[in-house]
Amino acid sequence: MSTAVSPTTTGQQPRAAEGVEVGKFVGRWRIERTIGQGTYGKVRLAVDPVTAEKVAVKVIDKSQVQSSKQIARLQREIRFLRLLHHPHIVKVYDVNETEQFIHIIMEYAPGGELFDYIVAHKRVKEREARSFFRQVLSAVDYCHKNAVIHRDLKPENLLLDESKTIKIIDFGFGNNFTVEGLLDTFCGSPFYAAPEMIMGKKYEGPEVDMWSLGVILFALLCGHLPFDDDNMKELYRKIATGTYTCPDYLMTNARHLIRRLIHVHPKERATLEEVLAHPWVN
Ligand code: 6Z5
Repeated sequence: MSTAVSPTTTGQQPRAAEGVEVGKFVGRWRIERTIGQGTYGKVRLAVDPVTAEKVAVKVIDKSQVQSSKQIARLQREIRFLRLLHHPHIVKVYDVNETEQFIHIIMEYAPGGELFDYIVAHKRVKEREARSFFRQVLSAVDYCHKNAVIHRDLKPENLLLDESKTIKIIDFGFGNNFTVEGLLDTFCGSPFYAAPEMIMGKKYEGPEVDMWSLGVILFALLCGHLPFDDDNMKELYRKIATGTYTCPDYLMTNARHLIRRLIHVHPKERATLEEVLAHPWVN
């Protein structure tokens, strides 16, 4: 098992289109179809032919990872993910390095993105939204207690397993994945980002995750985003001033919790302790 991430010295070589061919093995895992495309390469479904167990393999083409900054980020991601053990954080099973590729063998979440689940159901009923939200809260609480801030919480980074259990991915790395064949319209978007983040303030603490939690809760219950505008300048103005409208059907409790989370001043924004004790959550 190797965790070393080093740039390849053969960066000019042409690459295989799929990275790894279907049917090839990475350890005991047989590589199957591509499930997504990330910044550094593809995510492939893989199965153990003996047990029929499925995993997701993040294939990183080392020739695509050149700068020391990117290498540092990758090393950080692998280190963090191996450190964190939580039922609602996607697991890393193994890391395997060849001359050309790094294969990160990870837990496979067959239910796909929570974002697509919300869209398919128009919006999520209060009971289910509460269940999803509590799962996210417990994972974020665990991370914050381990001094890890996610920084990019959004329903595209929340996956569902076969029993609709939440699995959070991408802690602090901002990998923007797209499902094969689908355009990721939210790629690199500020929709979930706290005002202090989009304004490039120096200090970004756990408060940035609290803001995103508010946006996620709003999206779950309303089926649309609190901040949206075709005009980027307008969008930024709305975020910076915390200007959004709650639909009439939103219950007073939920409205209050969202207001405490989508609060412009980070110091006055609800903390995890406050949210965990909030009547809507309980
Ligand atoms: C899944 C199933 C549709 C989308 C994702 C990962 C290894 C790939 C994608 C990702 C995305 C992972 C585990 N399970 N995708 C994974 N399942 C899935 C149907 N991805 C890991 C954590 O990197 C990628 C696609 C959104 C987020 C993450 O569309």
